[in-house]
Amino acid sequence: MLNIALISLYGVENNGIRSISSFLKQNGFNVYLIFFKRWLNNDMHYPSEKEKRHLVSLCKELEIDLVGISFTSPFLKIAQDLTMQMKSSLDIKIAWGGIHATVEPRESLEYCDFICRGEGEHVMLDLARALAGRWTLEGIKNLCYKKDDKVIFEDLRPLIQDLDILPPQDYGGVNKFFIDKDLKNIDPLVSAKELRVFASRGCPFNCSYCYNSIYRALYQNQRYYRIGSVEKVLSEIEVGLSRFKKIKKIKFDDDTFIFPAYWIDEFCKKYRQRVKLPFEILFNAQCLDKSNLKKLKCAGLKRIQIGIQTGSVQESEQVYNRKLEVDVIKKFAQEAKKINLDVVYDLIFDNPLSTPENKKELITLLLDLPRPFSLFLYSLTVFPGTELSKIFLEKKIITPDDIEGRANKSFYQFRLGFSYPRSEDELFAVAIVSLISKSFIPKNVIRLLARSVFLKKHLFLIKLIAQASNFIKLFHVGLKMIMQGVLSVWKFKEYGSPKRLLIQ
Ligand code: B12
Ligand code: SF4
Repeated sequence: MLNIALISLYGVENNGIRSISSFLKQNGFNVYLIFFKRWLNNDMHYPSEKEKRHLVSLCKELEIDLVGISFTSPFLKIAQDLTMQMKSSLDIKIAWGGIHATVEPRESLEYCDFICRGEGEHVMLDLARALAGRWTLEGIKNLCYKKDDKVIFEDLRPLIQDLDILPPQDYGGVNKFFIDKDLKNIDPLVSAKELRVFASRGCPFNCSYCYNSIYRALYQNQRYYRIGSVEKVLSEIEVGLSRFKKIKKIKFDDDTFIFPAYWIDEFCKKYRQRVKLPFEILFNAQCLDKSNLKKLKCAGLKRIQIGIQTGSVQESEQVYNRKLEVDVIKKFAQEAKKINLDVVYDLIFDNPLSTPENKKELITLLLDLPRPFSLFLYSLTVFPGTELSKIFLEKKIITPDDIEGRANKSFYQFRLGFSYPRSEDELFAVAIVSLISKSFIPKNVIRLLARSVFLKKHLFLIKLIAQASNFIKLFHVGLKMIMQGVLSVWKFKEYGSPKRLLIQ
């Protein structure tokens, strides 16, 4: 019997490998899931020698034959390092999968034996069957490997159109290990207060900085945005809740939760009866349907996260390839307020092409939105293969060494914190924007501060005001989370020490 280990680098949710694991188990294979360290905003560190030794000795002890590693671009060097260590001390085959391996298969094959492009369930099953001696490698779609020093790219298989064929995620049980300083035989989600799930794959939009721009290009002429049945997502949640007893809320991580009316109707009815927990979604304001929003609210929707990214139509359309209609955002904000939803707006900073005028437009837009709301501020990061990376390379704004994989900026600045260095202009805008989400500061005061030449010259002052108000807001958010029973030790750590507090 072939023993398979699927390793997730710095991601304890990793729905991708949990799905592959269930699929392999359903087809009779013996699978272990190893969660190697976890994601902490702006505070990532390379693994220690002890952690690496744990991984190698665990694979040895479990007599693993095939390893599959799942990682995103910032973790490339760690994937390379772990792969080399495992290969030097164990007789195993190693496959890489996920977005980075899909984008950079040739470079990846310098380290591992196989690359799986795109969705991994079927390719991993075929690969396992081949290594178990039942099939040959030739013709396994989505697979790349070297033969006589030549890189073989097998064809891409079509995307899984019927998501319901996939078994529920592999949650809990004895086949999970967590390495973070020490090695534990547990699923790290046992202590989670929040369960992250998906009802769809893909996204109907095509923003330049996002992985969707890559997949869309790979899968032309196919239905890219796919939605599973309500029954499928609910049964997956039920499996999760039966394994993880501390879950207090559900987060739908679907790129955008914009499903057809019949789906929303069925979902709202059944979710309320069967799950009964508050839930959160990511949404696109362009797709606002008031009656759907109300139904979702009645079913338990507590928080809705909306991508605005910028207040400038020009920046949005020309740099991010996103439609931005300021009136649409304002209308959404009014509707959300009417039904008392918690709203979070996503914004992107640190775009080298953003002008002072663009920043003013953002401040004006945010000041027009009804409070209260929260802000998730992200630092623009360039990932390989995206349209944005091509634009920036063409304009010589970056070099290939600045793209994640060769770089790892996400280790230090993913959600914005004040401790990361940025230009004076950018810092001023960040500080002003961060004040706008603090309902206890009157908007007129913020308008005055935004125009102050004195503060622009004495940046430390506005930074201090912004930091202090942010601290108050985070304290308040923390209290609310404690009261709702959703603050775990890990969530607390994710938000960081006082030195690297996230702006909210
Ligand atoms: C939820 C989410 C998170 C969550 C949880 C992350 C996690 N590890 O589970 C949080 C908020 C913590 C997070 C953090 C980060 N994320 Co994130 N995240 C996502 C999101 C929205 C969903 C991931 C997911 O579960 N997808 C659903 C599953 C089914 O798809 P999948 O992961 O792609 O897996 C399939 C295939 O890729 C393949 N596959 C995957 N692994 C393997 C391994 C093997 C061996 C094989 C054969 C196949 C295979 O098979 C899977 C099943 O078909 C994606 C975008 C997206 N929709 O995918 C971004 C995304 C993965 N995140 C991204 C990034 C960059 C990050 C961060 C670095 C933060 C940042 N700066 O943006 C961190 C890093 C976290 C980490 N450890 O990798 C990028 C990755 C881009 C890149 N080139 O690296 C994505 C693609 C979004 C984007 N910006 O375009 N993220
Ligand atoms: S809406 Fe979100 S998930 Fe969809 S393409 Fe844009 S950034 Fe990516």
